[in-house]
Amino acid sequence: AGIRLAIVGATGAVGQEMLKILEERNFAIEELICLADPREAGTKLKFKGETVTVQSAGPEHFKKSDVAMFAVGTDIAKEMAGTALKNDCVVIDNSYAFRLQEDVPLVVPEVNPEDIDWHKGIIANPNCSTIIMVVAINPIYKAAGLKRVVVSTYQAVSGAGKAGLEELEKHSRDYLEGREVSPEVFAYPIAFNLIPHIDVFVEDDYTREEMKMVWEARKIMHAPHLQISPTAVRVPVFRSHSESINLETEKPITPELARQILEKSPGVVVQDNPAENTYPMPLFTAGTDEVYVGRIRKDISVENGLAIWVAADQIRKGAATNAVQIAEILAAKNQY
Ligand code: 2RA
Repeated sequence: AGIRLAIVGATGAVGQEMLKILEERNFAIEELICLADPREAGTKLKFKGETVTVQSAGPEHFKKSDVAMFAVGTDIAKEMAGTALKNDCVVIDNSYAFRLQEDVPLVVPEVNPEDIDWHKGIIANPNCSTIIMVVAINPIYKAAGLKRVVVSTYQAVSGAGKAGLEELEKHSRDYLEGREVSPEVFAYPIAFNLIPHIDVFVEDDYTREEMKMVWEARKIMHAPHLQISPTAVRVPVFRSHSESINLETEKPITPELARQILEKSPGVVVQDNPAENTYPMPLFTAGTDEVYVGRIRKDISVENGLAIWVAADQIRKGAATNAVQIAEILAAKNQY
């Protein structure tokens, strides 16, 4: 038993992680089809001890699949989703292509799993920095309401894929060995630097990465008027995004109560004990599937204020694991 599953973009950072997580979680698969662009066709991948040969994605593959997990860019996702739908294959898309479309649920299983019920063939996986934020703030929103959110992100270079990882390593060596550092993936040298610019600049001089957090969180949390002001920063960290989040709640909530609520929240691990220097750090959240929350304290600058620090593996929970959790719900409820 199991479903016939296609992974489009199987050779990319997120696609590879999807395979790894499907295997770890023993996802029931009747047939696995790994697809990528023609240049990658023929690549051999390992899955549950078997070798799977990557094929160049075509309509015939979607005809043979119940669900396709897309780990590709927005343009390719737009191109391929139509073919998949025509062949009755449900799409879980990790790109930005369909996230804000009315008839496409945007889902974080710990927050709004019920939205999967009304999918019309496509389910969108949110942006990694959005997933990490909403898993942490939704429990507070449910308990005390939210008037305002101010969030600064500290985003790992692997958010820009393998090339981002390679650039951090190269820039670090070049810098330490006194060589000229020439940026290709990022706008400036990333070693020993912080770049407050991810994606492109849009209205009000915010970046699209920042506005994704606003638009997507409102849809996922069913909070269309939630006021959020993000600052998205690229930092010289290989893996895991971190976020400093200030919350102004509607009702008073103490840090102690917030901590208790978060400790009982799905997908959250509280690491919060200043007396023992205990708090989340990207070096230690890499490779895990939870969202780690610490530094839970009053925001002393405002009434009903709370400040928290969050970190999570943005390739796993921020993308691949979230998508696999959606596939698990689809399979369990036969909604494909
Ligand atoms: C980044 N969130 O970190 C974006 C895309 N993964 O670059």
